[in-house]
Amino acid sequence: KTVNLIGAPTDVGASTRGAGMGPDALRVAGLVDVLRANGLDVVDSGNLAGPPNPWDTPQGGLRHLDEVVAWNRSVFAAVAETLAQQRIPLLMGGDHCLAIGSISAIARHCRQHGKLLRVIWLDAHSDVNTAASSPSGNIHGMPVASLLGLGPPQLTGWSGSPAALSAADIDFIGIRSVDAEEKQAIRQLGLQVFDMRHIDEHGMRNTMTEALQDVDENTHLHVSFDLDCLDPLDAPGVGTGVRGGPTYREMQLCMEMIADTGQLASLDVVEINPALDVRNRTAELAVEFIASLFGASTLAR
Ligand code: DIR
Ligand code: MN
Ligand code: MN
Ligand code: MN
Repeated sequence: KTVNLIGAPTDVGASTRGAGMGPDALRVAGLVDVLRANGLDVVDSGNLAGPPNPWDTPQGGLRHLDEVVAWNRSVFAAVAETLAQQRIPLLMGGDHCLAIGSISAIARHCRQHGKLLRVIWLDAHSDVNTAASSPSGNIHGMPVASLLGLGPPQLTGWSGSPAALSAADIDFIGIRSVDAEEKQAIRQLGLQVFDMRHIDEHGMRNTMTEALQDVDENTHLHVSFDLDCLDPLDAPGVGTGVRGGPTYREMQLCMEMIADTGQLASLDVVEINPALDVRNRTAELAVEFIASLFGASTLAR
């Protein structure tokens, strides 16, 4: 298997600057070598280009919509090309708005190839805001809504159908910060949110068993990994940290159980903010978890 690293160095979807340095932080943390050590071929395609961050206020409830569209177009094209080459796209963000382009390309690919797409969303936040509900106007809080067809017209329909995903295609892990109107949306849409209380009560093992229960040989499993899913004590280099995340061991088990399905086919790694980090700790932690996602194990192999 060949993994294609795609860097998207932007923070246009966020309100804290710095996530644009995420791709190089992952490279410096040794991502390429770690993937190779786990038996994968790796191509680093370098960084995509896109508009600078204009640092504007939101217009109509959306901050930097044009720039977010431009970056996502590039991401969409790069991910689509990678999948056409039968490689595994690993999108290095950048902020989480980039999941719109990434997952739209994956959804189109799955539709064309008769694969069933399942998304595991690892995050402290549910990212299901719209322009109307968002308290911030930051589009990194809106990718799930956009992928469900509830975003602005400029950011929806890219997969070739009005919604790239339906609610049943996505499972959320580690959630502990949901805005008031997002709570309603989660209930109305029937989204499967395994929040921190669920993990506290049932443990990561049962949680992931449930989240992965209908993954089979025909599944394209995508992981969208927002590093703020982790506790900020472990991962300080994020713009919107929320305390009370899964422990290091819980997150390792989560990654290992995803790896065990054998169906991981694409990955977003987003929201690493080196400007807020401590000696690149967050990117190094991300690399450890990515290794587990791709099958690293203490005793096997
Ligand atoms: C908040 C924060 N729910 C918002 N979202 C973040 O602005 O929509 N997502 N940080 O990752
Ligand atoms: Mn988040
Ligand atoms: Mn489910
Ligand atoms: Mn997120």
